[in-house]
Amino acid sequence: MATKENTKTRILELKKMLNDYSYHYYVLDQPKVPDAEYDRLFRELQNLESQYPELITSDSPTQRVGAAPATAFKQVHHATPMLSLDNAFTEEDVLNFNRRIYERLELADTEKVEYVCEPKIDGTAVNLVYEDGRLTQAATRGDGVIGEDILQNVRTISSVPLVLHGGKYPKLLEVRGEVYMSHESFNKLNASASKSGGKTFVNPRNAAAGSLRQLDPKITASRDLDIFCYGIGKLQDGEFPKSHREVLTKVKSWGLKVNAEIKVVKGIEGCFDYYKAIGAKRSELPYEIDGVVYKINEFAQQDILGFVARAPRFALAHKFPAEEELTEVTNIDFQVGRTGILTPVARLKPVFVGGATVSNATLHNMDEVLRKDVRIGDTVIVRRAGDVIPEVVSVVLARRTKHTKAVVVPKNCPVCGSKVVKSEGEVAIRCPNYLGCLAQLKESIRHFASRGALNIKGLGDELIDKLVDVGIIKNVADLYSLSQEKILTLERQGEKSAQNILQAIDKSKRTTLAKFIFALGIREVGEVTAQNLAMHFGDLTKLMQANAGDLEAITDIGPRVASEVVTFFHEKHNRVLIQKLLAAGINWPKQIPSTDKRLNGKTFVLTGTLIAMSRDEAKERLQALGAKVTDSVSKNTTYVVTGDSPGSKLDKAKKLGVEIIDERQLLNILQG
Ligand code: 5U1
Repeated sequence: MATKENTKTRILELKKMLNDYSYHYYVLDQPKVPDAEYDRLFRELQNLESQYPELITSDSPTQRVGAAPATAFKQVHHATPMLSLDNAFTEEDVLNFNRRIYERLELADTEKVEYVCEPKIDGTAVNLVYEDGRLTQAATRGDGVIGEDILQNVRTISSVPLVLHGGKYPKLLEVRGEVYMSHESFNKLNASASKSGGKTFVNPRNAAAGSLRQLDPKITASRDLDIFCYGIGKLQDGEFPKSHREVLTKVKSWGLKVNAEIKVVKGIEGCFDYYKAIGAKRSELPYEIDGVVYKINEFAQQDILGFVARAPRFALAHKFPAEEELTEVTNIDFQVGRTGILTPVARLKPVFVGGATVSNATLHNMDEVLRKDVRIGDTVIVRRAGDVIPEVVSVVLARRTKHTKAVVVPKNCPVCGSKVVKSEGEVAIRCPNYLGCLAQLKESIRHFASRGALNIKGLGDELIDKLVDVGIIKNVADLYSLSQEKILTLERQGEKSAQNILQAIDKSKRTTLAKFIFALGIREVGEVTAQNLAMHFGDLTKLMQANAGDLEAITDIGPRVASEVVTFFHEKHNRVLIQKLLAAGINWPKQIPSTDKRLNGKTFVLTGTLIAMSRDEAKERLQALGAKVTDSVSKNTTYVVTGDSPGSKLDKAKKLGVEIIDERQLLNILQG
């Protein structure tokens, strides 16, 4: 029988181990033990604490979610004010900021001041107070002087240490950071809220702020929040660091989470380089950022610069172009796609968003229009992130007038006039005139010429529209009987560009079986399926003769895809078209169906630049051996292959404990 003294010792041991494992998992993204081991120790601690409740301490990992729901948030006075940042939207704003710094610090142009560059996390600012190393207070920013006490909620965030690490911490410490919700957690939260008819959040920032301001800490605990710390406020009985870089190192050493993308650079040129690099990486980061922050590194220089009102002169937020903006829906049209699907598109009052002027945004399908209740005349939030097609996020109902008009679902194709159809179980409506609808023809030519298909450079949207509208091209095979004379009959076509297009068309004749299959535009057959089909059959005729059973025997091909493939090759006009394309000279190297399937069941994710081959090539070779190659890392990923400058997929792999291999190991696998 364990004595109370023994139990006390074991509890201390368990708390130490669990805190350490938790730190490795949540802060360092490097799990030390499997989840099951953590859970086992956690249960053991819970068990012992239930036998001896008097041994429970507030810093126990079992006590993160313990407090009863509050009735209101108390006010908290920050020991030092929480500042805000001046924003810069243009390079000129940033150059002015830098010039003012040089003037005040009396620096020569040749001197390069040191800046610390950080991603600007789109979350909600918090102030954490540690007394004698223990988390005793956590508050929102509020007005910068007085915030709200959200300690019980912050305690539920696993990456926030309840006790500082390392022993050498000040008696009192204020730490500043941003609480955020990752894209993954945000999407999960919204998906489950939609399913249960609950409230969804418009973006991760609102989700983080809303989750922190819950009166019941149990709700916060269920929201998977995280934190990045970026500074300190008051520090009592301890040496104050001399630079911002030193602050970050110290904060990290105390077990708090600091963003891994932070960099110290020289001069404003270094800041611009950082802005570009992070901007390029932005869509790959697992969390939302809305810009970058530049801070003078040396505190001696920061002190000289001082503050204006609530913002320091030594720091600046260089914002990315906003990814969401408000605008008005002027109309809702229906666009006909390659496979005849009619997609509702919102025509918008032009608005500058995500770095471009947007005047159209997809509404996906009628179910979505109805779910979001978008009407003509509504004010809407439009989102354009990276190269993703702009979309309508939601309607600002508060601005709806009585003049808005609901969308009328068309009964006829807006391009060819055919009666539209809606198949059972499908959300979409379609134009069934596959052979005669010019919209479908134009889209199938765009698809045929696209990069993943036959890659005909220079055959742009405008030219395709003209070629189809004047009747020079009636199907994709007609591309191969185009001549310079025909192109020159079109408006604004010069000889040189006509020659270039003809050359690109000629070049496209040499392709691969997989690209050809993809180019045909068979419904449900994307690049990966086309690759699988090519690899399996190795020959077009065999594929054309395959029945549903033959197709379903292939990895990842289900009844739906199989049925689309069979139907496609069954239709005479498709077979005629294929004959015409082959007669025009389209050819590919003979493909030997791969029998070596030793990577069957293995899933690879590639990140970073490879040296010996392109990522596309690596993907094809892995797929040829039966492996699956996907874009995102999950628990089901077998290997993450890292090339030069790997992206956030590497971080995710570490977090999930997925095996990480380099290019040399990949080559070994490929060579067996
Ligand atoms: N990354 C980061 N965000 N952020 C916000 N650093 C940072 N620093 C801030 C704020 C308000 O303020 C300090 C410069 C005082």
